[in-house]
Amino acid sequence: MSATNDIIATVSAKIDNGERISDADAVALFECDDLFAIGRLAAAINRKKNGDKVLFNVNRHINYTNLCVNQCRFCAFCRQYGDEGAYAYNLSEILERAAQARAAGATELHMVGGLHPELPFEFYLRMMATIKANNPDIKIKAFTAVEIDYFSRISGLSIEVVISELKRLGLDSTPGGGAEILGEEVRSKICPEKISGARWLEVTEKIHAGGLKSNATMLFGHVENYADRVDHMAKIRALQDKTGGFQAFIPLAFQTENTRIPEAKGPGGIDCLKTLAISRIYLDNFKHIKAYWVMLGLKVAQVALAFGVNDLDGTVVEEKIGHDAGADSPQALSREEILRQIRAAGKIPVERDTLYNEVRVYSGADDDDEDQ
Ligand code: V47
Repeated sequence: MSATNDIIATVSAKIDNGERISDADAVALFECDDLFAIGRLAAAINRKKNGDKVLFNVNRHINYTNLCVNQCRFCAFCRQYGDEGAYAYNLSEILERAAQARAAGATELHMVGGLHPELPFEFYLRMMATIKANNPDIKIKAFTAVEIDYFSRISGLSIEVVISELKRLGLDSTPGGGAEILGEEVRSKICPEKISGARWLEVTEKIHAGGLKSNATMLFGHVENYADRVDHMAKIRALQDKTGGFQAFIPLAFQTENTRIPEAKGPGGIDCLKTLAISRIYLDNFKHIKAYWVMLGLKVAQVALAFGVNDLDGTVVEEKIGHDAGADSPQALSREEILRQIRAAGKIPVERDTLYNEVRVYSGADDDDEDQ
């Protein structure tokens, strides 16, 4: 038996027995060339968990500032004072975007930004309270574990108090950014000023303990190797065993333009599909694997629906982090376009909210969409 057949048979038997695959199995899957075999395993697991349903949401990103005290090398979005293109939205600019989102039927605001050198924690509290007061029906998914840690440092408040204050004023969940690759060796090369991987996990555990769900991302296709990716997923899987607080795992395909990792070329399509499929197989305690079309490109994201993915993210509307780094995906997708992509993959589109409650199941191709 070839090494390829070997690992597929080993993993297949473990899945059939309800056994978790090991880190060595996951590395061997990355090294295996049989993309279709890996995809079939992932698709079968996904079908058992989620049937033919593919989730999406109607959301809007608001990146309130690109000023950042960290200057991560993979990031083309961050600026310092005086840099061309540096900005920070004021409260009314943020509210204007939230109102546009509400008018477009959004159920979620996705809000993240740089670690601003001067804004006090009170600004973010006011931001939560004002958005919520004006848009009580929209859920706010905001602030990565990196930002929560920063708020604690600039305010002198504990992580627990930062989380409970934000939650009290309107925060509904947190996104999965800032995880990058959790291993320190890679982190020291791509984001030396950022909090450690251990700290990201610690803050995330507190977010879950504080009663908020979050996501977990993995930035791949730069300087990391397969063992680094598996080590990253192992840490996420272990934390999920402990808290159950993660909703979705989101592999983020590295975009190279305007970044400062010259040796990084970004992942190809096969690597993207393999990474999504392996995350579905390895993360047996995750219900949702998300193909973030902004970074993957819409075509790869759609194909990923046959490789174990059950979530296509949302309408997005205004995206800066990926596009500043050269992402060639559109800025926004309409609800109709998302429905079309999911249906063309032979799946059933389901609009969800931030907390993964179903808002609407689009069961038939002739479903009445004209009111959307
Ligand atoms: O943490 C930065 C990544 C993240 C680049 O939780 C880059 O639902 C690719 O976390 N190429 C922010 N990626 C985005 C994020 C996210 C996106 C969509 C949904 C959710 C969710 C979370 O973007 C950062 C970083 O890992 N990033 N620069 C780049 N050049």
